[in-house]
Amino acid sequence: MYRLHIGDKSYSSWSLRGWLLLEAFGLPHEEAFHPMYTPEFEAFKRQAAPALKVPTLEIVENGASRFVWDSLAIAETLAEEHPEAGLWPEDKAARAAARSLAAEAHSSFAALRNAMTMNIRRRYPGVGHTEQSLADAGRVQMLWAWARSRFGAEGPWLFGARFSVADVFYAPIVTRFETYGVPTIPEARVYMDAVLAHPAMVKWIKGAMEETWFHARYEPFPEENFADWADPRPPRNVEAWKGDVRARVNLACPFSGKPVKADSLAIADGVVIGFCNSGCRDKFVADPKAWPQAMRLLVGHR
Ligand SMILES: N[C@@H](CCC(=O)N[C@@H](CS)C(=O)NCC(=O)O)C(=O)O
Repeated sequence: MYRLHIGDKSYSSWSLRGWLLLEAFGLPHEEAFHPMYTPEFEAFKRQAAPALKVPTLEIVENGASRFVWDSLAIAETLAEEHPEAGLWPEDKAARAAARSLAAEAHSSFAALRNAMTMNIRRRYPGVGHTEQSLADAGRVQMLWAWARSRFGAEGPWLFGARFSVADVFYAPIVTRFETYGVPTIPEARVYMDAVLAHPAMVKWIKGAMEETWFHARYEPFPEENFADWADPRPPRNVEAWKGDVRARVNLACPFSGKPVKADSLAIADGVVIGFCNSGCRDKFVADPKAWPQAMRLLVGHR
């Protein structure tokens, strides 16, 4: 039995990687959630010692637990245990390239990581765009385009028809590009949309949207919206909207958790909210106060 120890879904990019390594490959698991920087997180560290960080995979067998920490070690352990799950591409050349891409995501892009910390619930276009972070973002997009052009012809993923560990390692970078409005080449945008619509990503994003607490250290602006979060004030102007889907503040429909459709957008006090169909959108437009899940998306954007 697998129990995956993770941190906050909004902020913990390494946890997202660990979780996708199980969820996206159909490997059943339990989730053990430890909010970061709390006594509960300290208790997790004592339990999983010498592991210090999330994700940590606990493998429970014959009543005993063993712990595997660090996302790359988790990837290799699961790939070895479940060859049938296809974590790495089958083709040798593709596999070598996929390993290189995943390892580079694991070891590099510090400027991007530091300037644009993962924050799934927010949109801060333009924030964190330093020379070094944009150079990292450029390298990432070059790697995606290279892998897709060389190995990706048969499907939407970096290595074609099957989602692989390489996609897992770039998934949190995709959410950062969304949050911070990083300029993208068209190939990268298409790839990002595929990642954001992957059912496992939709599920994680929904979990992040439902979190109701904030860690100031991951929020680049003082959080005057904390109170708003619990009880956002109703918007004054709401209507259906026909603009560019990329203006939306959310990736998943606040009602269903399904991906947002380009023709199902609403604008509320200037904030574009997406829904999975026009029925969901119209419910919100008719009476925003009645839909707190959708109202929460306004927080921090007005
Ligand atoms: N190299 C590790 C990085 C893990 C990591 O930095 N996890 C962060 C959360 S995203 C953490 O546990 N932070 C808590 C702490 O440092 O106390 C991996 O690949 O899993």
